Amino acid sequence: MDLSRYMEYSEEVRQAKENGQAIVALESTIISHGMPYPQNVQTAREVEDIIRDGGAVPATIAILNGKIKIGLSQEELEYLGQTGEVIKASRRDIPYILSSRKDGATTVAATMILSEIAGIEVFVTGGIGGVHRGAEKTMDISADLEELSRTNVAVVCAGAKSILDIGLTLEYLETKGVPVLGYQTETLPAFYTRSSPYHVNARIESCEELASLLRAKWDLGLDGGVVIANPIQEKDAMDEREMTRIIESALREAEEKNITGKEVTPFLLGKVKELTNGKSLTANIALVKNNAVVGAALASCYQSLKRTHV
Ligand code: PSU
Ligand code: MN
Repeated sequence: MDLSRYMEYSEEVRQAKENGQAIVALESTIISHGMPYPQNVQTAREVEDIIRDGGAVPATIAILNGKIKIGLSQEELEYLGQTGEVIKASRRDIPYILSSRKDGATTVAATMILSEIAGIEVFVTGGIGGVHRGAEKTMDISADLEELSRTNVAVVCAGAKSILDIGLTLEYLETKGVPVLGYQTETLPAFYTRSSPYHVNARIESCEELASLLRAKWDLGLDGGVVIANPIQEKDAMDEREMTRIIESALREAEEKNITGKEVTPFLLGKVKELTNGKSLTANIALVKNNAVVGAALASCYQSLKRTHV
């Protein structure tokens, strides 16, 4: 089906597609709901530049005025970061935002969907959503996990945050057949820290190896995404015990205030930032940039495989 009436590509991304260049998708909820202004917009710009320096073209994805945007201008990034009114958009929200011509900042799930439509296989973010602690009662499981089970996009992230139940998140991904790969690591990184007690499915050393794994998966029709977990650099990592204490206190407050649904993740992120005096934000920015380096390299490797492989 021709979806062109829903879509708008930036000139940079349009040319990249035409020339068969490597492209890396970026989400926008991290801009509107994941970080405060102005660090959000500045980080978004810097991450785009890291991807360009790595030889790929960045495509930040959002819905603006009812149009799916693949690649945003400086003004559009600024708008997303400043206005408080953009809707956090996951899979279920896309149709309404399009039909009502509203603005939506796409989560990991929604960005995967739109990347696949745009023909982009590699997507860089900070952290994916997962199974929340206490999910056996609340049933709070991010739509990101379901999306990973069905949409063919590789997601480079810094693992799962310990605001989530990391063990249950991995169980869910295993059930759904989603490979969880450690980039030069054996344990799943816990976002602010380099490791966790949980093992990844496989340790992968290089982007070439990752690209051929993706190729094999999708050649065989094994639909769905892949989690590529890239640990935060040691110099940017936070103290594990301090983070555990802070996350527990943020979780308690969320429960006391009865925060539910899509507000849970933004609330916890904001609280953690407050309780660490902004240190978690600094770490968050550093790890996204670190992921952009890997994402650009992976997109380039995957693109060369595509060129040589029919
Ligand atoms: N984790 C972060 N920063 C974020 C998010 C997660 O460290 O900004 C965002 C991502 O867009 C992710 C979404 O897809 O939160 C998950 O939200 P939920 O748990 O409501 O599915
Ligand atoms: Mn949720």
